[in-house]
Amino acid sequence: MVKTFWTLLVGLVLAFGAAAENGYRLWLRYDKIGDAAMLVQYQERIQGYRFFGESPTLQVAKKELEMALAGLLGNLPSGGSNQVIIGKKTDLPQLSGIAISLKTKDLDKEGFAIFTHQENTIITANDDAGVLYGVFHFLRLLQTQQEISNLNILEKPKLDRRILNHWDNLDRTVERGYAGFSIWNWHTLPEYLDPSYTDYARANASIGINGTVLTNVNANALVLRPDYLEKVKVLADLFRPYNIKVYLTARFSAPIELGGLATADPLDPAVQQWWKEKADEIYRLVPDFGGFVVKANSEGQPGPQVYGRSHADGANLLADALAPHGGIVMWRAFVYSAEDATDRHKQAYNEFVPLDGNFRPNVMVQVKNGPIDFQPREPAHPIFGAMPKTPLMMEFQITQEYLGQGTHLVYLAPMWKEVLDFDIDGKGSTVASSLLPTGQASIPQTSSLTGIAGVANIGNDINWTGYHFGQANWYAFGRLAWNSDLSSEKIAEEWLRMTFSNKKTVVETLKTLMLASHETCVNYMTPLGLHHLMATGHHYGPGPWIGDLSRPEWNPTYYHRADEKGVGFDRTATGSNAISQYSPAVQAIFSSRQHCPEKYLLWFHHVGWGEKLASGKTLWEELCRRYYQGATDVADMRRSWQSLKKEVDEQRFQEVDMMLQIQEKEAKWWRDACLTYFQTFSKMEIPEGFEKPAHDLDFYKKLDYPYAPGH
Ligand code: GCW
Repeated sequence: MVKTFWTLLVGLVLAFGAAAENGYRLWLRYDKIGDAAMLVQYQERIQGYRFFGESPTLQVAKKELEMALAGLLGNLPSGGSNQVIIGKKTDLPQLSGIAISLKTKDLDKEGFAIFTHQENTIITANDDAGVLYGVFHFLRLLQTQQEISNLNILEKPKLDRRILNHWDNLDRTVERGYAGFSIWNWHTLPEYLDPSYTDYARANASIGINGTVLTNVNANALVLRPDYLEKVKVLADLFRPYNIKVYLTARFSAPIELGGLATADPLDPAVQQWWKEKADEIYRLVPDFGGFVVKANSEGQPGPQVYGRSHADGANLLADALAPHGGIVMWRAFVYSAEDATDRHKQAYNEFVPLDGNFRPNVMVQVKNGPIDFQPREPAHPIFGAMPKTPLMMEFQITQEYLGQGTHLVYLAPMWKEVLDFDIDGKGSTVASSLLPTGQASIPQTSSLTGIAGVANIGNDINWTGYHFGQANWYAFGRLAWNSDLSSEKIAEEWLRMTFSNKKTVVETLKTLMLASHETCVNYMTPLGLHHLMATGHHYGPGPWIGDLSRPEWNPTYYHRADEKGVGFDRTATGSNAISQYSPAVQAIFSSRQHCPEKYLLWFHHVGWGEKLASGKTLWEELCRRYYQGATDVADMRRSWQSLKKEVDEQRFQEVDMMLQIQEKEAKWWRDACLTYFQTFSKMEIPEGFEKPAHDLDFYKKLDYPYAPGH
């Protein structure tokens, strides 16, 4: 049997103890269960296992189960009477067929049932994919040390397409990637299959991710060239058993660049023919190819508007080429134009909402969670709920472009939940529900076009995400994509138990730390609804003073609008009126100075420095309080982490501690740079009791990070 790097690594770890605690194993750590009573209970329950069925998917499920049980239980069980019985329901005929049919009735293609049946544990599903997900779920129960003697679990995903978007370039640089280079080594493909490709697939399957877009939305047409498609094919072959489909980004001008045509006009028959032939070629190699993601007429990318055509014309061109093969188009709504003086907040809505109903049935419009650009906090994008005839797909950013990148511990589930749970009509219809067919009155309920995308934070660093805690965001994205009703707390707890320890002190301390970390980051970067204060290019540190870039909406000064009177972007009727894009109920809340939640205050209102906020403090005082709170909380995070020194392996303990040291330093940098800058407008002192900024504004302005990663 060919051993993957992974199994070798497990072997090494088992042989030499926890020597290689470098994070490579992610949350799929199968070390022997430390709690003796628990171990006995599991050994009693799992005296053997039987797989029914031989498909490639069941084979990988079996391999995973065997590896996991051997590790968790100390050795692979065999022969006892209490069995784990695994297979598709049609392959388990000797068991009570009726009971199983009942259980699996509504599970569709990817759901699974796990239940206790006469001392046996049955893991079953309608399809192979469900069985695979069931196995991973069962392993998660063991890894997190749950009771398994009386199981009755039915699970199925809410959204059909749960996809990672890699912003990976063919030269292996990664746009906004902070964990080294791309994991796709295009140069050595198709022959050389790095073992990490398999481990990537395992990790994704374990959390239900079923699609991967291999390439950057700032696309390179080369990936559609025959030699690159051969490389894509082998990755698709490798991922298929894990129920992962491959998708690519399509550069709109590819017919010119690759096909030698004079135009890429979507209404030109030669262009249409070119895409049709290209799609046919792809499907000959990858019969289950998922489809294309397209960024068009945005930030310099080519698109249909070059030819006076609409986004719908462009999307439909590709949709028609893919339709005969069952492929889809995910057309991004992230557009804003340098020529358009309208508030950037409004531009995507203005362009896309009028096109509702004009897209082919196999097109989804992929919308970022908020209207600007993955800021530490944004209100929900007003497009959600506003295009009832078009399947909308959520786009989150897992990579922390604007949240401290690869060095700040920021657990993103609470931020994503805030948007998913946002009430878009004041009647309880949430953003999450607007992604479902039931939330879109005019779409057939049977439509399988539901989905969610996350911009990956994965690179070729040994621990995958550059920072151990970055793994939690990959994990949380998958879990929320599967079920957005899961709480941030539950997801954090699962991840911690699998990744660090089942010990109560570790779980509780780190859960508290993780759950507060997003608010902490917002406080030291962009409190009270401030946004886009980041420096130019790399978006790493603070640059609120920047105001001289050629495009107005690239400048932080465009967003905060600080002046002698106050700070904040008036988006009410007296300002840009972006608020009008929300439902009347939401408008009523956001437009009112009293009712607008303080977390969005300066997003929607220009507020005077001396105005009183709910706390009774003036805006200036409250701004200072939040910035200082953020920095203090990071210092506390580090202290909490250090309290666990004895509970965490040396390597990961040190690595996280060093990262927290960076975050502590940088939280102060953010605080001091922003406050010394805003002070030039407020002309008010930092309130008594707060340490004074270490340097003057000039010092912060001169800091320069030409090689910050992820440009
Ligand atoms: O967040 C911004 C990034 C760009 C990115 C763009 C997009 C891929 O700064 O790097 O380009 O959004 O989402 O298209």
